[in-house]
Amino acid sequence: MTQLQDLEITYDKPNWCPGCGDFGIWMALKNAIVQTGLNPWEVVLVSGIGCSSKVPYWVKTYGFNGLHGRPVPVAQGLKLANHSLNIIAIGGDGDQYGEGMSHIVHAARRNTNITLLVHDNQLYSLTTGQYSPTTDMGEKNKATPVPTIETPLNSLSVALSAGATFVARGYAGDVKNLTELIINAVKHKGFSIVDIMQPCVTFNKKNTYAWFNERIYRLEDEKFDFNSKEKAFSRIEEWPLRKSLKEGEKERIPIGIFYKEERPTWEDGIPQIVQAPLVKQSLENIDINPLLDEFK
Ligand SMILES: Cc1ncc(C[n+]2csc(CCOP(=O)(O)OP(=O)(O)O)c2C)c(N)n1
Ligand code: SF4
Repeated sequence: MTQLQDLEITYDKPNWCPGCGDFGIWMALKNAIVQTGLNPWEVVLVSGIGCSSKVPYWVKTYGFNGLHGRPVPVAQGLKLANHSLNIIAIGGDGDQYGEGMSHIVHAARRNTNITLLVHDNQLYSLTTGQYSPTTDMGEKNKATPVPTIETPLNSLSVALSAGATFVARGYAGDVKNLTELIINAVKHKGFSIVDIMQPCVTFNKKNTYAWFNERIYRLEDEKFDFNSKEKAFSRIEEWPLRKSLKEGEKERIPIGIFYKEERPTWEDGIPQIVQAPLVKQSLENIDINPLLDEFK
């Protein structure tokens, strides 16, 4: 049985800024691996580039730190090569909702059996805080001195429209709830996405823990029915905000599972891997000559 210490690496420590929301997500992820009963060698963490994408350095499972925006295609390739592994893709909102958004759409429609965790700090933080697809309208900072005029992207709405079969939001400041969400996402058979509100204490001076604590509510406290796509869309539309608030009004930010559905996965439809993962199949007795003959 895996214990938390089995996932600790001994030669390095996370270098995130003290108080960064990435610590809460890192903790929840490790808790979830332990509580799901997975062995470290049954898990692969695949990330892009960014503060968030350093997670695989500091969890002792298999890991792959790739290119900005590209964890999802790498995760899909890994799943194809060895679908007995649990593949968790990790990236920031810039990585996933900026450069990588189209990959989410296609993984969602295919229903590839992978989990995607997005550390959504509403900025490109590693590169000092440029605005990202989820930055609140009107925000400015040192790297973005002019207030952004762009409407934030509702990425969960896009993922749901594209066919994602598990859609959820968590909060780095609520590790217990986030652990539960990650467990559910990993156990789900199909494409699961968890958008995680992650305070960046260094560059995001607006969306702080205190700010989120005043606005976040849990869907499960309202006994929300996550089997209805219509209800899911309506709750997902509550945040990010795309309208002006009336005086004294505050945003309401739902966390929890918005939608869950069982549907055959991409891997289920690939006859070559039904019997056994590709990596476990013998290379003997494979004759590629008939294939090459086609090009003569
Ligand atoms: C293809 C490519 N484009 C841009 C960059 C530069 N870059 C590296 S990290 C980063 C920002 C990361 O922001 P985000 O993905 O939101 O993660 P965070 O640092 O906020 O966790 C950028 C723009 C890069 N490394 N590769
Ligand atoms: S810059 Fe922001 S996201 Fe990056 S480690 Fe520091 S607090 Fe975390």
